Amino acid sequence: MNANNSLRVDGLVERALALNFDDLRALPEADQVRDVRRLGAKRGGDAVGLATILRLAGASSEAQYITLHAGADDFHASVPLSSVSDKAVLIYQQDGAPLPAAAGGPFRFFIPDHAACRTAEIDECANVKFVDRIELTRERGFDNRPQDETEHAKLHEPG
Ligand SMILES: Nc1nc2c(c(=O)[nH]1)N[C@H]1C(S)=C(S)[C@@H](COP(=O)(O)O)O[C@H]1N2
Ligand SMILES: [Mo]
Repeated sequence: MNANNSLRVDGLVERALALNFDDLRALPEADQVRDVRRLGAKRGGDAVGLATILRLAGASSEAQYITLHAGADDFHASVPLSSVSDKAVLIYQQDGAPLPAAAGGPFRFFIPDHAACRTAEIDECANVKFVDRIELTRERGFDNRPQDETEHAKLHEPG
């Protein structure tokens, strides 16, 4: 996580962005997704649509992949942009305050109709917590989601 808790958006965009809690909170109601439990999230909170972020950054039509980077625990997932661009959201607040780390904050990527872990490209594992950078690329980006069940189970061990 970077020091000022901002989310960088870069790669194939017209404008690289550094968004913080206040920036997201100030977006118009039309860009807000209130109560992500309605989308199937386990915990409550508010989000902005990924489509909004792509619009703000001026995503290039050449971008084919979106990579969610979490520097905090070095976890990364890269998925085809077209499969998430109109439905994924970025959760950023809970009860009017920044999303706590316990819920994957300050920024958590969430795909509403994700598949079960490791059953598809767009699976629950791609709901990256502690996202500090969203990168758009032509080719698939870095992805270190667990490859097998042993590796996957380790991620779910407490501590
Ligand atoms: N930064 C980060 N994000 C992550 C993970 C992780 O280890 N680090 N685990 C992933 C996996 S494998 C799953 S199944 C979900 C679990 O989300 P939950 O902790 O909200 O249940 O988060 C995903 N996002
Ligand atoms: Mo997972």
